[in-house]
Amino acid sequence: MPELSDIPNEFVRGEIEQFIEREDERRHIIKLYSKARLEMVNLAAAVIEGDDEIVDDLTATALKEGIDAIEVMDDGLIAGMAIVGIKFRENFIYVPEVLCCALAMKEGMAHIEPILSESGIEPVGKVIMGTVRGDLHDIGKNLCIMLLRGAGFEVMDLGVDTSPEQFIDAYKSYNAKIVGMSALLTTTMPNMGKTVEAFSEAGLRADMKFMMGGAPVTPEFADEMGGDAYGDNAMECVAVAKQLAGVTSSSKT
Ligand code: B12
Repeated sequence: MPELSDIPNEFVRGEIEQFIEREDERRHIIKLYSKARLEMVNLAAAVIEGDDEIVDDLTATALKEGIDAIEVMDDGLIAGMAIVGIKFRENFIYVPEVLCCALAMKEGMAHIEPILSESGIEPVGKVIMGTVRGDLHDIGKNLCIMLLRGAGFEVMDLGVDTSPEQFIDAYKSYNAKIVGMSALLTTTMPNMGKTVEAFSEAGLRADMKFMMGGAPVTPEFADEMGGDAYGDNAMECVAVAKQLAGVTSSSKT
């Protein structure tokens, strides 16, 4: 089993020692970081510190050196955010600090987006994506959108705090058969169900599919909300969208 001492960055080791108190989370985080290469651990450290300039620099350097964009995203940017999330939950840090970390992560994602989005293939389908009403979290949704575009989907991004009416208007104007909803708050998760209901009431439900995701959302909850599919992460979002669009698995991811 990997040990804390296997992580090649003193700052990150200190963060884990000081802030990750739950044994299961500590084991998970140590496993995640000990398999990552030094450049990625340093990148994660910059996300944790909320240093957008260093994140910008380290992401650009890593990509230039040929490290895969997905690896930079998973082992650097998302790994950093995992520690930030736990510190936030346990009240070690507050909204202003988390915002700095989120902005730093966005700096990194700005380099990754064009790589993941360039596919040069015919669109395989159209998707509408939005974070549900009352919810301002968009990092996960944006990652899903990047990978969807990279896989050849055309995506209309409705942004955050999207009302059922906005989803419906977009559906009518964009002619997409798949609508993806993201929710990060237990208080906003039920708005997924309200959006599905609004589509049913407008007589639009029969000819389209809903996919749902976001950290607190489970497959059971998505089902309860009337969703057609659930995805746990951005890669699954693509797999699910392909399934809903009837794209065969041999197609490009
Ligand atoms: C960053 C963050 C913020 C930032 C958001 C910045 C931004 N632009 O997004 C800011 C500071 C603004 C913020 C604000 C708040 N936050 Co906040 N935030 C977070 C944090 C730390 C990380 C979320 C994140 O980006 N994760 C990284 C991404 C990559 O993961 P993800 O979103 O889960 O997405 C992945 C999958 O879920 C999936 N996915 C996502 N969407 C979809 C959609 C589909 C269709 C599919 C298939 C898949 C899919 O794919 C993604 C990529 O792999 C989380 C903690 C956490 N660990 O989740 C808290 C957290 C979500 N926040 C929380 C809270 C309480 C708040 C506030 C209420 C705080 C406050 N007191 O004001 C406000 C609410 C504002 C609002 N109205 O929305 C709580 C929610 C608790 C709860 N039970 O509801 C959390 C869990 C922290 C905690 N543990 O207490 N937050």
